[in-house]
Amino acid sequence: MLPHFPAGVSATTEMKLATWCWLSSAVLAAYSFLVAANNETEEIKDEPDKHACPVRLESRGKCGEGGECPYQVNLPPLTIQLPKQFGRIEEVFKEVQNLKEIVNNLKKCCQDCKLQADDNRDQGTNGVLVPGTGVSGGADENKVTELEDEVNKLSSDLKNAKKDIDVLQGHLEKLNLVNMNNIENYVDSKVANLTSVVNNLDGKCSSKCPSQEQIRSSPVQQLIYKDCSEYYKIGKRSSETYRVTPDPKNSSFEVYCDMETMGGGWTVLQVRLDGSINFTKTWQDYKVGFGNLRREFWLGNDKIHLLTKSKEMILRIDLEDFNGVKLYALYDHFYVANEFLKYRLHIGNYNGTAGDALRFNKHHNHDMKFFTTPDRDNDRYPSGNCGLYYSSGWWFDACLSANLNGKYYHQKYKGVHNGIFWGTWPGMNKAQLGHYKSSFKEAKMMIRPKQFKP
Ligand SMILES: *[C@@H]1O[C@H](CO)[C@@H](O)[C@H](O)[C@H]1NC(C)=O
Ligand SMILES: *[C@@H]1O[C@H](CO)[C@@H](O)[C@H](O)[C@H]1NC(C)=O
Ligand SMILES: *[C@@H]1O[C@H](CO)[C@@H](O)[C@H](O)[C@H]1NC(C)=O
Ligand SMILES: *[C@@H]1O[C@H](CO)[C@@H](O)[C@H](O)[C@H]1NC(C)=O
Ligand SMILES: *[C@@H]1O[C@H](CO)[C@@H](O)[C@H](O)[C@H]1NC(C)=O
Ligand SMILES: [Ca+2]
Repeated sequence: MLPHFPAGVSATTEMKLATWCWLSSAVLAAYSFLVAANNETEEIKDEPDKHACPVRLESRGKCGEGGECPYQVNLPPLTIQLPKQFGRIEEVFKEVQNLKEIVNNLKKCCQDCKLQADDNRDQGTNGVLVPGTGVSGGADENKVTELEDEVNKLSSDLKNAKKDIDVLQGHLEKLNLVNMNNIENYVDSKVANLTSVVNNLDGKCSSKCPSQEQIRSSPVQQLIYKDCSEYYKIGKRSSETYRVTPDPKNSSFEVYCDMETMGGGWTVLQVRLDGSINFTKTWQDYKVGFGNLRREFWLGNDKIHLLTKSKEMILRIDLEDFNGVKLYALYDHFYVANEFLKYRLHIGNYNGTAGDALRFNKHHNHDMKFFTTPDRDNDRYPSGNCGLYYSSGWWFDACLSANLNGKYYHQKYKGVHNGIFWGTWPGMNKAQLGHYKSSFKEAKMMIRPKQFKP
């Protein structure tokens, strides 16, 4: 029934590990490169020839019979701008090295002095002339105290130097900690940027480059697509399932793309259309998603989080009742926080025809509410679990003015108001007169980048 999800889970873990290893080594590589080239400018640049095709796929050698051709991918040169503080690490590091050298010299000097002083004292008591010095007995006494003074001075210098080193070492450690975090984030964002640059260049290549045939026949077209709008941009026009990677560091997964509604490019988060899937599910189910992407499903809160994190998204909700009335609601911002923040909902301004049921009034407002499921009560209703009562996982307040994950009723129903619900639907009150609650034939939630222009 749901072939996508169990397969996706183990793939996710492997992916995470692999990505992490790769990332760590990238950061390390960036770091060691800097250490090696510390007196270069901070920016490492290598401008490509503006007219050359930036992405090139070359066949190397002959193709084996039936086997795959080995291809070589030339990516555009990398430009990494490192944070200013990085220079500071180097400075401090050098200072510490210098101080260490000074201390070593002082130490050696000190030992020499001591040895010499001891020598002198021994020889002094024996009353023997030291060859080469040409000084005897009484004069030696002066020489010894002189040397002792020097030794004392040197050892106090040594102590001071040691203190300085400790202080500097402390600085260095602090800088290291701060900077390694910064640098990691920094490299992350650069990698993300680079990926999108490569994607764009790929689009250009296929239309302008001389080696067009080669590229067209190549097995690699584009590295990643973050959401359905990016498939739309490269000319995909059929509503289908596609694989997306909203976060290059994280896993990729299948989504259903609506390429028709209002210009297309929509990544679908939820569909209700026949009641074939039971939406009374656990926290874990809502976390990873359930159902069938081509029929009814909940994409999964983790995936929704990643999608809404990667770009600023708008939300569109489409509803149809059993009288064939079709209305929609549009929110000009939509974000779902991560699991640690209980998938808190953030919605922007409303526009549309179905009414703003997500932000109905002061006491019924789903904006900024946590996700609640029958087994996880994060709602604002103190004496019970709204998710349990209304058979749904949703961003419950105390409790609801909208609930698109309620039970699927094939007609009007009586009893607990636990069906698919949109509180601003026209005639909602009339239906309730006979103690009947109206239900919906279809519901759909989908998102698209705010910047997208069909
Ligand atoms: C480091 O800088 C010095 C002085 O600016 C320069 O003479 C030297 O060639 C540089 N070393 C490297 C490896 O670039
Ligand atoms: C990505 O890099 C390009 C070129 O350096 C820059 O113009 C663009 O603003 C960057 N985008 C992001 C999201 O950092
Ligand atoms: C849906 O699942 C819930 C929880 O497992 C169960 O209590 C309920 O009976 C199911 N509903 C239907 C219509 O199968
Ligand atoms: C991938 O995304 C999930 C869901 O937000 C998150 O729990 C996980 O930590 C992410 N993994 C990485 C490597 O960022
Ligand atoms: C909202 O709806 C109004 C009225 O139909 C329309 O003029 C406006 O452009 C819409 N705004 C957005 C952001 O879609
Ligand atoms: Ca509660």
